[in-house]
Amino acid sequence: MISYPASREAGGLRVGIVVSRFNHLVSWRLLEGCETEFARRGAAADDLHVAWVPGAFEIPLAAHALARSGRYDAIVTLGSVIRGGTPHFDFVCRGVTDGVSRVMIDTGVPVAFGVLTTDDVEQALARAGGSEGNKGADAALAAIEMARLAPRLGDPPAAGAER
Ligand code: INI
Repeated sequence: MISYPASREAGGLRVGIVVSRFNHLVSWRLLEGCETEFARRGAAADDLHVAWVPGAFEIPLAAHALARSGRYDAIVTLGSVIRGGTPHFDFVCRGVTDGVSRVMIDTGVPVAFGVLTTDDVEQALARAGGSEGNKGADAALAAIEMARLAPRLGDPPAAGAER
């Protein structure tokens, strides 16, 4: 079996980060987790460019513009959609999930999905640096791994390459 090499080393990567201002306390914590993970993996602070948008529904448009700019090896999307009493939750969730996957497929630029979809704010905070970890950090890791892997998938893996 021959594997494509996997890497979680972020040195030199340029990353666009789109963050929703809605539920901003959760967003700030996700962003903090994300930036800390990139720094821990060797990314330079000046290579991380953050775009704030009003809500999760606006994330795909900003992610699309950043991905198409050609300036970034990967995009990270962060935010939280918290269930209320109306179907609005479902529409925003569908918009952001479908939109973000479309950006990734249409542009070929990896887009990590760090948008929480939870029943209440407690569940969101638990996943933004609380008892369930920080999904912003997880999204940073996914972005790094995909930014390293995606450019190599056009060529066959080299036999004897590192794993
Ligand atoms: N946007 C969010 O990011 N999270 C939410 O929980 C949320 N709720 O619950 O309504 C939300 N709504 C705003 C939406 O994303 C758009 O910004 C708005 O509809 C304007 O286009």
